[in-house]
Amino acid sequence: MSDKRQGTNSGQRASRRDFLKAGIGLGGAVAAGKAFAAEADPAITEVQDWNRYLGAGTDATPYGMPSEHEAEVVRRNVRWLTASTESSVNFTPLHALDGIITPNGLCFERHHAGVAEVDPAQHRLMINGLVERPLVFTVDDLKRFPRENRIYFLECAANSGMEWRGAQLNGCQFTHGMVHCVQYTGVPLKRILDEAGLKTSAKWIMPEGADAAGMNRSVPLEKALDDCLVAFKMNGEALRPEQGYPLRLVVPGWEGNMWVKWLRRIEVGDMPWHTREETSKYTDLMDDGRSRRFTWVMDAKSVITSPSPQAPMIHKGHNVLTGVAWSGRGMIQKVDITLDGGKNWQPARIDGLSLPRALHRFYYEFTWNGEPLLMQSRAVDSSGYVQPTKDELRAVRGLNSIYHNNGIQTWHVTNSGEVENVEIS
Ligand SMILES: Nc1nc2c(c(=O)[nH]1)N[C@H]1C(S)=C(S)[C@@H](COP(=O)(O)O)O[C@H]1N2
Ligand SMILES: [Mo]
Repeated sequence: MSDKRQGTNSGQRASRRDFLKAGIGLGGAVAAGKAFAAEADPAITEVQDWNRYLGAGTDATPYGMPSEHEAEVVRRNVRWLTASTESSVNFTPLHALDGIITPNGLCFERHHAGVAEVDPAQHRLMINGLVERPLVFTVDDLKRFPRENRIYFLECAANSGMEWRGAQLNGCQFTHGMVHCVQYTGVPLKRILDEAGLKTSAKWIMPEGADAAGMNRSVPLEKALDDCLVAFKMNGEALRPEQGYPLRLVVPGWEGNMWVKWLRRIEVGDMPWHTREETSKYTDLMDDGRSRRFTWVMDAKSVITSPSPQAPMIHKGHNVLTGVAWSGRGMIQKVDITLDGGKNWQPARIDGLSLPRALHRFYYEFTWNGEPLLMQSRAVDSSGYVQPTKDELRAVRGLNSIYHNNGIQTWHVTNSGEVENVEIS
């Protein structure tokens, strides 16, 4: 395993080596300021092999794969983070992506007991507890309900959790890559609960997974009846096994842990169950020894994905800065950018769809003369909430936290174009 997979500073050196190998030539010499393109480029006068010979036929790739030149764009682990890969996480390669949709094969994975291998023909979803009629559905039964398509981000509450005590991981894949955004196809949970008939005492639901962790969480009924889905497709095709095939709960804008995968049962009750995942985990220990609990909503957050440590600056002159922003409370109203550590802020351009509880894509075009930069993005959501600095967060939450770190990220660009994770105060 190359040290690149570790996502640490040594990992960053490895990736720089790869850039040199690939002939991009970073080593201190950033390409000087041609406008956008060279006028006389020999690559256009030389006829290449692919311009001369037949390509592969239509039977070569029954399921299409990315170009071999994109082989570096993969999910990556941080080996030292967890004791085993079954109870672990890998990270979305945000630095290499664009738009707001995460391709299925690049969605980060977080499992407590590995990827359950579920046979959809044997799988069932049971609704029990405080209902008039306990019901058991096959996957095909669920596909007979009216279905909806909705685009949502999913962020693990532990995203950026390693950064609470200071800058640590060198790459937005590792600092911010526990987020993905796909289009789900599924049945509103309300339809399914209505079919079972809620008793008047019903106040909470407890979704439960069919994996070895049997993961479960308490979700207030108000949310369940509002916008939750029981999804069976992502980006048009069946859920991937890693994302909960054949059924997953979608809990828009709320922490990823509640989006139970391999969904097998929903119990309806009148009180929360106080499961492991909402007592010893996914709670925030404050400085005074008390814990914040049921911190469900993911607050507004943003990150510059390129330039970033894994996507260094390679040109002087015209440059495109891009990133993503999201909020569990609704839409992103605006994103501001600073290149000088917060002295001056300019609005970024949000391009593409602007949907509630989905990723938003922003761009900021600028000219770089080779001076060092301190780049930050700051998101404001449709509720008026402004993304805080990391120090502002620490002032209210202390230093014991892991979860819900939505502080502003700083990237330091050196005069050779390398980018590093830093903090400024
Ligand atoms: N059944 C089950 N559901 C689960 C988990 C799990 O381990 N088992 N992990 C949860 C956590 S902590 C997160 S952040 C999300 C991750 O979803 P993903 O793997 O699609 O990224 O799934 C949640 N649902
Ligand atoms: Mo999570």
